[in-house]
Amino acid sequence: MAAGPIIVLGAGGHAKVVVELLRASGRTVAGLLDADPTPRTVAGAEVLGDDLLLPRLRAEGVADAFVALGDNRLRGDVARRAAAQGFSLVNAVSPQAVLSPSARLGVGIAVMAGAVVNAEATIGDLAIVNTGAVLDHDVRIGEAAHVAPGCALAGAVTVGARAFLGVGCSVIPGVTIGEDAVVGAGAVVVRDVPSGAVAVGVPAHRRTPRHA
Ligand code: JB2
Repeated sequence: MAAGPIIVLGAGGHAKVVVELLRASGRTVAGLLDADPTPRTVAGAEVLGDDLLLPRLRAEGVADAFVALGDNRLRGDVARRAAAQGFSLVNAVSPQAVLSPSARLGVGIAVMAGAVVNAEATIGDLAIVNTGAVLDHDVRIGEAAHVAPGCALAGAVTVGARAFLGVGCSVIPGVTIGEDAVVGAGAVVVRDVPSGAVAVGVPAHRRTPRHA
């Protein structure tokens, strides 16, 4: 039986990429829901309204959803609401990504073109592995984390839930990046980053909060 249409939540930059990925994988996009319900098209898909339309769409037989919101915490919250309303969270994986057969994938994940996911890596639910990111063997990406374009994570790196790794960062083998941590663009991470910390630079160091 052919897979049914997917409702995409979000209509910004991330949704634009996701709609193209889903179509490249042969899926049909039913439309988009956005906090701004102004009728418009994004990547050729129509914005149908806001999230209040979910129950009606479910009643009409739309069963699959993808939450295309780049904000890590919001993505998790909206995904939980959609799942509670009976939607299955599908994956958006580019046919141009390279995934090891031994990689373990959660649900609701996005893996963009050019990403490489090596042996026994794990990608948690709702995570984003963005364009050209490399996850070497045994890397673990936590729920709703985001590895931005061009990041390189060496073997057995662990990334906590909702952590954000900025564009082009590198992480040496075995390092743990805590939940809700942020790694700045281009940083080279050579030691663990605690939960909630911000690490920047080469080699990466914790940015000390500025006080007024
Ligand atoms: O609760 C919500 C909600 N809150 C904000 N539900 C739904 N369905 N939509 C919501 N939004 C909408 O998310 C906003 O109205 C807005 O249209 C959209 C966010 O769009 P934006 O382009 O600002 O960000 P994004 O999340 O699509 O993309 C970010 O993350 C990506 C991973 C950007 O930083 C991108 O550059 C990045 N590639």
